[in-house]
Amino acid sequence: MAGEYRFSFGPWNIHEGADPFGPPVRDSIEFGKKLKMYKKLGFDGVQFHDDDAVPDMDNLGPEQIVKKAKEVHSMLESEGLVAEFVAPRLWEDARTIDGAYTSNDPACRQYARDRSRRMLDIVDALGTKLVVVWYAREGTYIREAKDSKVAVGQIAEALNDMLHYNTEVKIAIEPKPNEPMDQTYIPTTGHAVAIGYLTDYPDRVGVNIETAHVVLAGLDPSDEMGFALAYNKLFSVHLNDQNGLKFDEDRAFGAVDLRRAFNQVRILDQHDYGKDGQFVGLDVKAMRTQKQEVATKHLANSRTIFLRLVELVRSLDKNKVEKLIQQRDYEELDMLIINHLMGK
Ligand code: 3MF
Ligand code: MG
Repeated sequence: MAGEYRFSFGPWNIHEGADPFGPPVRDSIEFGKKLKMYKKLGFDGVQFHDDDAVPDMDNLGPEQIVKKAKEVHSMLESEGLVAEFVAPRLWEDARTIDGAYTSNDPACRQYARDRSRRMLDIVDALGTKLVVVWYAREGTYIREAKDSKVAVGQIAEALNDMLHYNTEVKIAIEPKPNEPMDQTYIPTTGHAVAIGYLTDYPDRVGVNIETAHVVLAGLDPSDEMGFALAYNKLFSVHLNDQNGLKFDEDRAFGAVDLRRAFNQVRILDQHDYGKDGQFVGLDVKAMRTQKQEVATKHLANSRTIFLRLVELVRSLDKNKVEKLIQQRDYEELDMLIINHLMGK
């Protein structure tokens, strides 16, 4: 419903704290226990990778995969939760070392297509109609390794394959400009929206905009959201925060730049984001320093910050804003916003 928000996160957002330079610092929590935390933290939706739902799926047959996914669906129902989306995890298997859909090895590309079909079976079994695709390794470390025109064609073909295989789903592309690659083929919202038009079903291809990814591309998250909204293609969001051009930090929403967070909430709230059932999705990580017992605060805090910002968006004096825009007094408008964020 317009003006009311439902929140989601993925089980990977409660994690052990390993990073490229050090091992886990917290114990693993089993999936069933994580599910029990959702409602307590104020969340109704679960985001999935295909193998979050069906671990070890590459070693199972299609029927076994569906059976396992249906068991997970029952677990969700008994917790009063729903699946928001399923994303194919196409970056850990040895066959995805050189990318998945854009691998230079045809056998590896075929693996990616087959895995995506199994993922679509899981989508059905979990009772959702949304797929998210993050193109983790669809890019290069060096430009000479692949042909970008060919690669974009391969990505479009793979989208088509999914859209034809399961005609009920919509696909939200999650653009990210780098990491793990030096450069990816779908780095921004514009690229994601555009590639939809290379498929047979452009209306069914949209975006999942992640704050940190947009910042890494040197762009503004609220403007990217506005762009997607103008095309009616904002199928989901991955809210978090990011302190400049570093590794993908996945900080709590609003924790780095409150005003940037305010503007994301503002564009969403002003255009009734969520009225067609879209979730406010988070993709946040607890800091590595966080101890076991308090390693879900980043989730509850992000949700609280979002809801407080909704209040601030709605209590902003719109007449004053309008007047200052008419007067072209943007210095005063700047001050009005700062004062509002500081509670003055
Ligand atoms: C990477 C991401 C991913 C995607 C997830 C769902 C692990 O930077 O943001 O999170 O969001 O794979 O597509
Ligand atoms: Mg994400």
